[in-house]
Amino acid sequence: MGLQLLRVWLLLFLFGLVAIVGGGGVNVGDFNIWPMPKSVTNGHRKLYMALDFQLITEGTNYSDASGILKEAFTTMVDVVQMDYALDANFSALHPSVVLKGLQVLISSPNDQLQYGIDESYKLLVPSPYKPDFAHLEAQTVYGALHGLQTFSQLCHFNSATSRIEVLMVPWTIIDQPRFSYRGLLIDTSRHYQPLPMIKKVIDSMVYAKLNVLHWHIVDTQSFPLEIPSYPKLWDGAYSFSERYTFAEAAEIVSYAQRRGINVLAEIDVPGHALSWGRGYPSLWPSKNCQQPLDVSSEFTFKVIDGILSDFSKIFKFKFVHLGGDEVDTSCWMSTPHIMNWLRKHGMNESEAYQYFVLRAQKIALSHGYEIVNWEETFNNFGSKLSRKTVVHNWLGGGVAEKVVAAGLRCIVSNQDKWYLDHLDTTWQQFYMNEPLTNITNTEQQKLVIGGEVCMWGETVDGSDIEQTIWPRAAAAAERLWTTYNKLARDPKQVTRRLAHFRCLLNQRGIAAAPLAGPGRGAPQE
Ligand code: CP6
Repeated sequence: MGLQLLRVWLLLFLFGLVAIVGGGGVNVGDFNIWPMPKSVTNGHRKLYMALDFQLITEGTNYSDASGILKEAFTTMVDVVQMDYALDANFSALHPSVVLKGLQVLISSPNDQLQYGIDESYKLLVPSPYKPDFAHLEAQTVYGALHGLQTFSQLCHFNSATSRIEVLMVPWTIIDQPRFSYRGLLIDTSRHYQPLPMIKKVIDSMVYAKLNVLHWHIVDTQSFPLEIPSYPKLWDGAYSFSERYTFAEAAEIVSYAQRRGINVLAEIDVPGHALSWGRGYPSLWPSKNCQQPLDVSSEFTFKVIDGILSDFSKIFKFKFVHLGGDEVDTSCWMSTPHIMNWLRKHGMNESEAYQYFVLRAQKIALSHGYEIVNWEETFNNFGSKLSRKTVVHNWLGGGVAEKVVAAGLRCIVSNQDKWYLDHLDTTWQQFYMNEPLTNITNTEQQKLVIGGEVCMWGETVDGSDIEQTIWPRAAAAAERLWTTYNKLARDPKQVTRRLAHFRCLLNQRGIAAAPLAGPGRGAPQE
């Protein structure tokens, strides 16, 4: 009896010590989750993550036949435990401070990834004495994946003890994204990006809860993708080794999908397509005037149809991006056979631009896609666009409010705020870009489906793309994920949490730059 009592007191004393060491001097709310969840409550105790941390899925409607959950769980545990956490002396820990695993409950049996699916989750991590399992509940497996990421950010590797600590327990986290489209553009035309680098970019997006990889595959400079219907198109690649086979593109889509990320494929027509003509020169207005694509030729639209037909076999996102920006029609106006065609059809150059974009839209619709187009299409002939168009802003602010007033959907990428190739745009400017600026009507607000940061490829390749994307993309990611709450907007909190997230990316092998890195604005106070 006496011994038991002594044990209880000893335990209480030890837990008190743990609480002081684990949480001493830390205010409630001083945690480092990025992006900030919608609602968080936490304590100040500490648990240890079992080395054989287990996934429990009993009683769940979701079978995980695809293995998506299991794979994400294993990857998450590996990322958190790192290889060197292996010699921790776990037997010395009292079972009441060891978290044995995570029980996951998913309501929907369906794991088809698509735009607008439910990404919400609820995460409960218990306190010492009742710690066996943490609990994660989600409607879909993709919500559960977000919950796994959040869980990973509650864990901390203590190098002195070689143990993984779960800090500031107990946790109750209820979370869901503010916007359903949270994108990052990569551009594989200006510089080729090797397949492993694209996968690494996808991995890093997962950490920040971004969910759309906008793949600007081809542009004027190169055509790196195999198109089975028109096998000479990738003659426009920089070299044989700087190409993606059709199977590799499918592999990227599947790699992204298994991580909750949709791939938005783009062909930017008619203006940014010069490289198409290397394999098929008749797509050019003439040998010495090579873009935009020849609007007068049926072959042009046959090729677009072939590309989109091939796309529909692998790019399963409900949207395809058809570009439509920066169309300089002077080649059309200086090419005799195109001039004749325009005259015959009673079109001027801007009508021909409209004709081109609308015809490409019809082809995309015939393959089951809804469409994204750059904002010039809206600015020039918005009322003619298919109602299934999402207008992609990039030319400064102000267009989103007009797009939604016209009843169309909008993605925000304002080049003054969210262009990663603008090295002098600071992370604070990324953070402060508010997609709903000047949009107060709630029905219109819903038409802003989200936003996207753009990593144009003129000045980046595999050597520097990661540190150019991160940490600034993370600032936008929180703007897109987190519904306004006090903690997510307090400047000191935000700076501390983002600095921590940046270090976390480094630990996980992502070369995220310092918050005040070179060319990224003045040092922060
Ligand atoms: N390529 C394509 C680009 C850009 C656009 N489209 C671009 C324009 C201006 C800046 C950055 C990028 N490089 N196809 C515009 C959407 Cl500052």
